[in-house]
Amino acid sequence: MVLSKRQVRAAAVLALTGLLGGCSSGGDGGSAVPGPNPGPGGCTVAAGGTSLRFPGTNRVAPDERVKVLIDDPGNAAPGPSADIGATDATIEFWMRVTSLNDNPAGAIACGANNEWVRSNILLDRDRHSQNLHYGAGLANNTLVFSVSNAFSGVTVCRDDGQPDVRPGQWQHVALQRRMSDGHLWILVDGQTVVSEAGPPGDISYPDDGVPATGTCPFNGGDCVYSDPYVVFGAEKHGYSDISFAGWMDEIRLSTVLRYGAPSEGDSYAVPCAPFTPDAQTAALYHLDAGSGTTLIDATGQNNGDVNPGGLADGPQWSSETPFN
Ligand SMILES: [Ca+2]
Ligand SMILES: [Ca+2]
Ligand SMILES: [Ca+2]
Repeated sequence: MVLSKRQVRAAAVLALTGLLGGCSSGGDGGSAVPGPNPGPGGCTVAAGGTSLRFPGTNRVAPDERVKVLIDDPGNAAPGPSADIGATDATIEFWMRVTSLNDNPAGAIACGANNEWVRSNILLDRDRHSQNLHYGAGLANNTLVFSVSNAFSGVTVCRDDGQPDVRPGQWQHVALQRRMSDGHLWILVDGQTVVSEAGPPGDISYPDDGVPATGTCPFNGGDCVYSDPYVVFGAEKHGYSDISFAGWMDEIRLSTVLRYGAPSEGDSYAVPCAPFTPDAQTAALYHLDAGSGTTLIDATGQNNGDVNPGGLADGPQWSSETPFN
């Protein structure tokens, strides 16, 4: 059974309440390069640019989100390249938060569930009350990554419960999924913190998918404006108090396992420069526009929308970047 966010939220009251790594200029990682985390200024490439800062308040969709359309509900044609999940996949980005109080979602019990919907959501490719989804967020400042195929959902996080967040530091995060057997990985700041089984098979957005109706909290209950999207930096449907507060930059979706198939504890080389599109790049957002509301995909295939607004009038463009 796949629980919707509403079902999970109704089931219980929300409990609100230094890693190792190396640095590589190539950006594709894979090799073990132990050493101190580079952190701000640790990268040798001065790239400048901008990032987006998300407020985490998020009460009225589509404000305070970044949205990329991945299916046209009006036809059964395949979605654009950002509609990943039919192959191996890597979703990666840089994030930064200012304190451990910024994202108040409490710890969740990872396992065969969809408990990720209680996290402060960084990535949301959910479908309201329907399966075939994935997403990620922070729960008790620990990264959680969840996938549902047609039959079951799994949420994974590190076993020791230690926080992944290091306040004030830009942090590299990579979420990987192997399509054939569903295996899931979470990599952060040069270390593989999760390598666990997950549900197998194609989890891309169904080409004939029908967005839920009557259940989304805004837009008159119509999920047409939220289901067929991948959303960054916030919960997608408009539920409040479960969105990410902090910066994101350099978001890349890939159709391969960029960092191989590591075991928990294995190190990897943290990318040290902005990525360059290649044949395995499904979408790449440098977030360097610095103004405006167009989310520019460096592959030219999946431009999206930056939707400032809401209580905090976010997200806002920021000169803070991982490569300063
Ligand atoms: Ca469609
Ligand atoms: Ca599709
Ligand atoms: Ca940037």
